[in-house]
Amino acid sequence: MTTLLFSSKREKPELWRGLISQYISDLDFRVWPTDIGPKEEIEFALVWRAKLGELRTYPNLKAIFSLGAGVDHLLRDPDLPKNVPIVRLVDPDLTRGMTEYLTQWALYYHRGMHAYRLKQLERNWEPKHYPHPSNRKIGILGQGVLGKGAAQVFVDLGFDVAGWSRSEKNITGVKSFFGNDGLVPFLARTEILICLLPLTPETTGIINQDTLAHLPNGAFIINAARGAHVVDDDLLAALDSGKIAAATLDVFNPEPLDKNHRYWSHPHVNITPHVASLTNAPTAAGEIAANIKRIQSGDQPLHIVNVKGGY
Ligand code: NDP
Ligand code: OXD
Repeated sequence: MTTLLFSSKREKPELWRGLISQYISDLDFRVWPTDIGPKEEIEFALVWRAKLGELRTYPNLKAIFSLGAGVDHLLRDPDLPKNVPIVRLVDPDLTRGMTEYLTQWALYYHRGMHAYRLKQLERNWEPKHYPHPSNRKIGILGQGVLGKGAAQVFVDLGFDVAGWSRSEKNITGVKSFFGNDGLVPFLARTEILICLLPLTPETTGIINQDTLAHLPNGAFIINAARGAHVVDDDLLAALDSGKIAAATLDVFNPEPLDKNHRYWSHPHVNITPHVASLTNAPTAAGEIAANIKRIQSGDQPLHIVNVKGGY
């Protein structure tokens, strides 16, 4: 028997029960909080924003799987069990969704659509030339699974692409900036800034007055990572002054975004409700089931989180 606890308010347990049991025939699927059964029977947990302190109450857990790529929802738990591997979601379909979202918004800004939208409100017919993609500098904070996936597509579209990460990268067509020393030169060249960092103590508030000041005037920002990467008052001030021409924000701190927040009505802010890339249950279930089988065969699961590093 493979006993798995499912805990998520955003995903439908019945859907996941059906999908995972297609791969694991002896699946015993339990649902938090109504159908947990004896806690000592639970071997695997599949969670999104589990109740704080809950996971440490299962003494025989072999792995905790995140229902999303980000694991900040798990690592915020001060009582997270210490010797149980935390496994993040890596699914080519999640990368595809993120790349779609980022390509669409980057092209929107690159082709001047934000300005045309505002001109339309004034009934103003004013065609403008735009730079060749080779003269448009896109910079991606984070060169992990999602950052690399998007960078590759921007390279294929002919953009001048750079990435910033902790360690140096060698990705064809992508200029690598890394570490604290690499951040300022990376920002100084970036006209469309995309955030795809994990939320950790080092990356919290990374889009702030100081970092924004290093971007070229009139830069665009797309934040598809976590709301707490942005110091909201600093971004609003930069948008008000025109330093930043426009921002697309998919993530907020907290979510949902407060109805009275200034972002909602700001003419240079485009909001989406944390949908940049939604977990696609049919493909993600296959990835998670394969990882469970790996553990059952005595192997390490893929994509274990470095808890100390925070991602
Ligand atoms: P990865 O763990 O694969 O990549 C993280 C990247 O960030 C790595 O390149 C890493 O550098 C870099 N990084 C981490 N800390 C630092 C630091 N202090 N300084 C410089 N670089 C750093 O993550 P994913 O690409 O899979 O996902 C990224 C994030 O996207 C998730 O954590 C999640 O928050 C968000 N997300 C948002 C979604 C949405 O719908 N809005 C959907 C899915 C994910 P290095 O390579 O050197 O280790
Ligand atoms: C994720 C997310 O991390 O949905 O996958 O934000």
